[in-house]
Amino acid sequence: MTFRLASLTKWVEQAAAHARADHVHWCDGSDAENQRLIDLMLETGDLVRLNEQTHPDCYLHRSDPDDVARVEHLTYVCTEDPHDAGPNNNWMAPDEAHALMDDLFAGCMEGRTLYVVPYCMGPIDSPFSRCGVEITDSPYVVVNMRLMTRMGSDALERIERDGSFVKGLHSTGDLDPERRFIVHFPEELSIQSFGSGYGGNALLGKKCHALRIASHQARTEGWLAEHMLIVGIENPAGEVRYLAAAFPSACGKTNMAMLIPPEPYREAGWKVWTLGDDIAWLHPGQDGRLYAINPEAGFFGVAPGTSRSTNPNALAMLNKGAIFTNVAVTEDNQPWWEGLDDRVPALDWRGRKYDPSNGPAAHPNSRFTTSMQACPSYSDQAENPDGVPIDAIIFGGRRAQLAPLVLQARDWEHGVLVGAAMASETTAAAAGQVGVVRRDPMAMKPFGGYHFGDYWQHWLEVGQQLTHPPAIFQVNWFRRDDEGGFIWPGFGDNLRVVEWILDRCRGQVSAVETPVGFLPEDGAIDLSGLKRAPDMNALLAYDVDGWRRELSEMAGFFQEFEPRVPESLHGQLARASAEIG
Ligand code: GTP
Ligand code: SPV
Ligand code: MN
Repeated sequence: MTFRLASLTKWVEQAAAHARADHVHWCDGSDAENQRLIDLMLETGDLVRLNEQTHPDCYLHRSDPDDVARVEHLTYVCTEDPHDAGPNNNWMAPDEAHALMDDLFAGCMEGRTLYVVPYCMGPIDSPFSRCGVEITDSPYVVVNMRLMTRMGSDALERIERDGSFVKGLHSTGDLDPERRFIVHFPEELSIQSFGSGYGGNALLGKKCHALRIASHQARTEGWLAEHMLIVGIENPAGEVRYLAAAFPSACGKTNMAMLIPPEPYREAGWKVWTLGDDIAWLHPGQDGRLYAINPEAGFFGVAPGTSRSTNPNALAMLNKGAIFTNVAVTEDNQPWWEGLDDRVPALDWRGRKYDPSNGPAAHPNSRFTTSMQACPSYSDQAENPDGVPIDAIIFGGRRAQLAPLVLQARDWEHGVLVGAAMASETTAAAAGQVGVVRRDPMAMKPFGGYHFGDYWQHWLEVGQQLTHPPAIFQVNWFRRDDEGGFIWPGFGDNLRVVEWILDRCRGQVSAVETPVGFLPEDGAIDLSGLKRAPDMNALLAYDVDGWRRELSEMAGFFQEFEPRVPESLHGQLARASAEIG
């Protein structure tokens, strides 16, 4: 029996008593425990076994049809001073939030088992890692947390060593959307989530801890918690450079994290190494560079659009030991989603006979959960406790117009403006309308744990500590032509843009300077081997009128965050506006 931290035991006892849980189970993260939970869910119908020949140890979970995405309108940051949460968050007074949540949790686990899930975000032995404990009544959450984090006995040992942890309390409740709240208490390092069993609402290590709470901690401790993939790019000379990229939800992080180089690049010896696909914790190092660790241990990836041609690395992970959520199935019980191949599914994501008039067979936000180690391109540096040095930070959005394929910020300060002014079309990853352009600074709109004005100031301060800061870029894989088709081939071919980015980092290629940043010169992006050359003029055109409008929209957006917008961001914006005229 391990010794248990008194504060942890006491909190668990109180929660179990308040929720009137039938049983309390402390998770050790073992295979046997995992198998017992899977067997239990097969019995209750929470999981369905998939085709054992083609997909051994793979299961499907169908969530409640009203519980299929993050719920930003029901997500709160509860700071003592409402201004500290900022206009970027919904706010509730901590007392009020506690009263509300206490009410919801009262007796909610009657007849249920309460699982205690100790987890570590980041390699167990990394000084940058942080631990948490999630209390949940959902076995689905437990098996997902086991794939997504370092969960179980090792984490518990570290928690006892550290003496501190983030407290996460979760119940699926009755899944009533009217009784669903995801609330954060950054000043108490705690999270409470009620009424949803889905992804970012329920796997509390992910967005709630590793972004909202961690961004708050990072601010006081001098680092950054970001919605970023981490990837290593190996050139033909065998040198590996690391990039971190922030794209909003469902805008290409998983795909870029494990992209496969296009044919001529592969032949030349380019390789891509995956370190993370969603979250990066970034620390200034002794040497003045910025180092990244991935706090997660698995992927919770978007299924639709994943195929042999777009993301073969992801597909290779999905044949064994994967959990699928809200995908369709074929006649022979294999998982299926739009974009996978041209088979016709038998059942849709709700388990109904597939009928195209009901909409897509797989939910547009259907997901797979796998361990990172299953990824064929998993980097041998992913477990490095010190992290990897970042050469470039890339901000990206999904924009049909204006934003060029790639541009480079002049320096860190200008890069912070580029990140702060990001905009992107909304996606199915969150409940609400899809395809509407909204400002999504640093892809953190739904995840920033404090006021964005303070956050931008913090970015500037971190930059000041770096003698060798990463260069900052903006990309857009999603420009559309008049017919509505994507102009850029995307996916593996994005390496062509990454090559330009790496050349720029090393000062090996000149560029065209505009008021909004540096653009590639004609012919600077290598298109060799592409079946059809995309319209590079359309992708890289610098539209003066469009940018003039964009800059004035940015100014309007920043207004919302006054008086906390850093002076130097005003300066950067004024400079661009003056140059545009
Ligand atoms: P979250 O897990 O929600 O944070 O999403 P993500 O940023 O990891 O996005 P992901 O890589 O899963 O991609 C989301 C969708 O965009 C999928 O349907 C992909 O197939 C599609 N996608 C990704 N990269 C590209 C690209 O370069 N071009 C195009 N056209 N689509 C892409
Ligand atoms: C996202 O929405 O950015 C995700 C999925 O990565 S979720 O875990 O639901 O947040
Ligand atoms: Mn994400």
